[in-house]
Amino acid sequence: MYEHLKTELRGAVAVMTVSVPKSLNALSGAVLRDMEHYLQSLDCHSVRCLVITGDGDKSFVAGADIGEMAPLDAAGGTAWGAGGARVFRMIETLPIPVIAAVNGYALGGGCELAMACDIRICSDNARFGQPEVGLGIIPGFSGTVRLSRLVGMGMAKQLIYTGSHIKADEALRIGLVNAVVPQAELMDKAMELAARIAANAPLAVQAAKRCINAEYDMPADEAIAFEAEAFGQCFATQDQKEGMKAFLTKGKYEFQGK
Ligand code: CO8
Repeated sequence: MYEHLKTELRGAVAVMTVSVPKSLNALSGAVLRDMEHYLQSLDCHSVRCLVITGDGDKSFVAGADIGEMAPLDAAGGTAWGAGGARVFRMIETLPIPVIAAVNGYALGGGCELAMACDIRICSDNARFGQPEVGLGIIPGFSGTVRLSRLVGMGMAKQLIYTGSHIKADEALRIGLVNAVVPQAELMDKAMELAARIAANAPLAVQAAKRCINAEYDMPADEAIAFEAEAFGQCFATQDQKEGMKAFLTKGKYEFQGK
C-alpha cells in the first residue's frame, strides 16, 4: 500500500517500518509523504499506540536523503526542512503514544525522527548523531529544538557542533533513549511496552500525552491549571467509573476508550 513503508496492526498497536533498503532507510520527500498519509489514516480510537522502526538490522533511518537535498537552493532547503518538520510534529502531537524502536543508525533526520516520538528504546548496535554540519547544513527537522530539550543544552551543542556519532550506551547515559536491549529482542520489548500502554485507559493516556506536551512550554501556574482541567475531564469517562469500580470490588474491567 505504501512504497516506502511497511505497516501492520498487531491488536491495538500499529507498527510503521521505514523501508528504503538502497539508502539505509534515508528519508526522501516520497518517504515523508508516505509517512504523512499513513499518520493521517491512523484511527486513534481503535489504535492505542504506534511503534516506528526501520527495515533491516543495520539502520533505523540514516538521515534525510542527501542526494535529494544536494541541489536545493535556500528556498528549496527551507521548504524541504519545513515539510519534514511538519510530519515529525504530527508524530509528536499524534493523540496516541509513539515508541521509536531504533534498530541501528539514527543519524540526522533519523535521530530527529526518534526524538519526535514519545519514548525511544534501541538495540545495542544503535548509533545516534546529528552529522549535518559535516555536510554544510544544520539539523533541519527540529533537531536543534528537541535535542537540547532531551539531553540538555551543553550536550546537544557538543553533539551538533561535532557531528559525532554516539553508541547506544552513551545515548542511554545522556537520556537520549529510555532503554537499550539486545538487537534480537528489540521488537519484542517495544511491543511489550506498547501493549502495556494499550491496556491502560486510552482517553487517560491521551490526556496525559496532551498535558505533558502542552505544559512543557507553559508557566507553572498555567500548567498546573491545564492539568487540573484535564484531570477533571477524566471523571466524565466510563473508563474512570468502571476502572475504579473494578478496583474497589476486586473485579476486572477492560478499558473501552469511552
Ligand atoms: N541519504 C542518501 N543515501 C544514503 C544516506 C542518506 N542519508 N545514508 C546512506 N545512504 C546510502 C549510501 O549512499 C549507500 O548507497 P550506495 O550503496 O548506492 O553507495 C547506501 O546507503 C549504504 O550506505 P554506506 O555504503 O555508506 O554504508 P556504511 O555502512 O559504509 O555507512 C553510514 C553507513 C555511516 C550510515 C553512512 O551511510 C552515512 O554516513 N550516511 C549518511 C548519514 C548522514 O549524514 N545523515 C544525515 C543526513 S542530513 C539530514 O538528515 C538532515 C535532516 C534535516 C534536513 C533538512 C532539509 C533542509
